[in-house]
Amino acid sequence: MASVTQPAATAPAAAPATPQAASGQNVAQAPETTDGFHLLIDALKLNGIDTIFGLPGIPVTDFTRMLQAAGLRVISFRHEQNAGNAAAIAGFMTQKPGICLTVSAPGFLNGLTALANATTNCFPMILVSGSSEREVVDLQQGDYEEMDQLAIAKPLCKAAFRVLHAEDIGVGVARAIRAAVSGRPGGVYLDLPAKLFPQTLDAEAGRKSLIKVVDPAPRQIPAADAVKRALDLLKGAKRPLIVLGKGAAYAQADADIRALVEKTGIPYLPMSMAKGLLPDTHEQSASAARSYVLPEADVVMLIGARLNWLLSHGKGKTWGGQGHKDWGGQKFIQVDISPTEADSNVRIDAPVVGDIGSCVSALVAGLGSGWARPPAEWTAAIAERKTRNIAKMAETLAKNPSPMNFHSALNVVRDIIKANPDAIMVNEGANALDFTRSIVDMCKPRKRLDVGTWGVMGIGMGFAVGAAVVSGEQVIAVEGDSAFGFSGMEVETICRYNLPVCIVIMNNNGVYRGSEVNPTGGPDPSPLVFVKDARYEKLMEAFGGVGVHVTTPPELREAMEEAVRSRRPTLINAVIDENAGTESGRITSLNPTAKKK
Ligand SMILES: Cc1ncc(C[n+]2csc(CCOP(=O)(O)OP(=O)(O)O)c2C)c(N)n1
Ligand SMILES: [Mg+2]
Repeated sequence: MASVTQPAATAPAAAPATPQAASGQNVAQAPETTDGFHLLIDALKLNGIDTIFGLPGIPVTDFTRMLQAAGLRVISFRHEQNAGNAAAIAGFMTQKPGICLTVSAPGFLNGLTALANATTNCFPMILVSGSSEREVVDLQQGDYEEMDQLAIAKPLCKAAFRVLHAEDIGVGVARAIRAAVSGRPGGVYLDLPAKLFPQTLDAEAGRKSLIKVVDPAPRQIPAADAVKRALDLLKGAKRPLIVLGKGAAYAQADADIRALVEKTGIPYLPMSMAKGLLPDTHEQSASAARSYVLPEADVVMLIGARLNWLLSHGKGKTWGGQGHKDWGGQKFIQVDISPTEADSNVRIDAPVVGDIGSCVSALVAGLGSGWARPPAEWTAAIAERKTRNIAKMAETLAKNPSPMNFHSALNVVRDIIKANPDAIMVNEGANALDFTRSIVDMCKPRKRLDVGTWGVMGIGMGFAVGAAVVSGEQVIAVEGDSAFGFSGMEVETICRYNLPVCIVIMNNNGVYRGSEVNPTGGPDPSPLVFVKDARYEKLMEAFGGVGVHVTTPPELREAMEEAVRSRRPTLINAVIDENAGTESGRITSLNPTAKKK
């Protein structure tokens, strides 16, 4: 049995490995010891965790030093929410849980938003937080940063665990990893009370207590009859459509997904973060004819895409229904890791449950050789709309208005991404988000990272840092000026770690538009506007990065090309017409409006 001792003030963190050597005497060998700090590090390393995103303070300050000393990369942020977002996106990109480390109570709460967001988006992430004395917390005696963190985290994540004894660290870390990445991935909370860290333990017992997780995300093979049911339904379709969600992007089953789309010849729509799974310029992409294909399709195969608000819940006018809750008549095939996803909004006629990789490869295998492509009337009708809409867009993009608008600025971003297909696009805002998504083509998988399921502001700099750290690739973050403000202080972090991040702020002086005024005529500005002509680029210069102020597309192009060439931290303040945006971008209709004017 492992012997756990409470720390004595004088206890060394770890006894010298060879006491004889230390003393030069031939004394009896004292048992080697380890402690909570080192067991945690060993448990993380054993499971291939090499990067920690976090923010130091009591009780984890020394832990951050030791992590770095042990060879892990520790990326230290200015606010925990951004560290959490970095961890979450690292999880999405790598299929390994991203780790965020925070201090008790307020630090924990700051990280919690990112944990909840990760869970909602199915990103594997572990929020590891120090916490204060259990005895004091439970009696509510007012400890330093007292909070019942485990109870608070539980409803906001997939699983939450606390480790009280050093001998249980191995199990705690293993459970957290499995919970984060297996089945539908998500956020996990791991609570580590301050007292755990210095607890000592016999080193051999400590080593034996660690667990290297075997097969953390086991494949889940779909049932053969479910695959057949789905293919039979698809085969009978006159106007089939495939919708790819970010679950499909996460799966890293890119070749099979492409094979499924190309072998069936079925038009597909990528959801925002599934853009690039097949290049957006692919002839089967129906993105430019979205409002035509959704109501017209008769059989829709969802792959790692949920029928939530982003797909109008699978019903209503978007899908050809009469009223806003009416079924449009489509039959749905849903390929998803979670069996309870089916029927969440409308009837699913053919659920295929399993991991996306296994499901898609089973579907491809089931196609056989004689699969008939969809009727030509369907693909031709889509192609016609696409051609028309793409031509219309090209016309808009070619305009060169002064001041610059979203289109003329994003036309430049589009070219830069086209010339640098490995660059990772981070994107948030309202108009700055919606226009970028529709204008900037992605041609490789998992290169577009954005506001996700919640449409949350504040992911920008956390995602940018996380993506740059785990990939080493150039990051281009297209940010609304409001969106940027949520995580803007991390430009210091970007400079400190010298990351190849180029931030482009679409600066229209406000939330949606910068032109609003206070209707009372009073001295306060409208709640939707900011300081006019704010010089965001100086923020980057303050920390040694490159700041550029641009007002025309050629200036923007030059600044972006230089950023990509130099890989230096760069912030480009792109001045956009303050009248160019619309309320909430594309989702104006979701705003409740007052009956009484
Ligand atoms: C955490 C959070 N707070 C508030 C919002 C509401 N919201 C949606 S978009 C947005 C900002 C839009 O302005 P900006 O980023 O400047 O984009 P623009 O439309 O001006 O291009 C806000 C505050 C949100 N989505 N998330
Ligand atoms: Mg704005």
